Amino acid sequence: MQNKDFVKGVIPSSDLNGENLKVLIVHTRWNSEIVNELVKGAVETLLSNKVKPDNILLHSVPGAYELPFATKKLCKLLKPDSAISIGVLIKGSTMHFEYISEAVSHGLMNVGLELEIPVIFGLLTLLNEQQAGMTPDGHNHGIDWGQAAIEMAQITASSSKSVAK
Ligand code: RBF
Repeated sequence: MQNKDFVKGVIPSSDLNGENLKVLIVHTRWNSEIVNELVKGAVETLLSNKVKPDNILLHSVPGAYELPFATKKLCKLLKPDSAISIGVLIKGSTMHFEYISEAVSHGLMNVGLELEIPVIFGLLTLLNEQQAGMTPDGHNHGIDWGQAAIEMAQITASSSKSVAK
């Protein structure tokens, strides 16, 4: 029986090949127990799709609010083929959840559009910890984000090739 309190993953593209790709992962240290599992899921997925270990660039920031700035700076500096920004916001009794989730969603979208580097939205916005799905019958969303990072980098690479033709 699957835990119905979390969102299931996407269907991956059938021709993922990360052989020549460089992927940046920026993750928070807030909610690190869940975040570390998500990062692990993403990294394992990148490796199993042939991304070389040296081409997976890992950086951490304090919390989710810092993700857009750090993702932008590091994208400009390291020029990855795609980036995954990973964090977990858990709703508390203040308005922080609403402000931070809104700011980070828009911030990350802007980074990708401005720099034309695909930025994968790896922010879980949870009403409680259980929704992270980190149970034996749960789903690690980091796997989806790893797959999305490769697929989006491949789209970028193939579209730039066809423009160059
Ligand atoms: N950062 C997260 O990544 N996840 C959270 O759930 C989270 N909750 C916060 C709740 C409060 C009340 C505050 C003050 C900060 C929270 N942050 C959280 C940290 C935030 O993203 C950021 O790192 C700090 O506000 C410093 O800019």
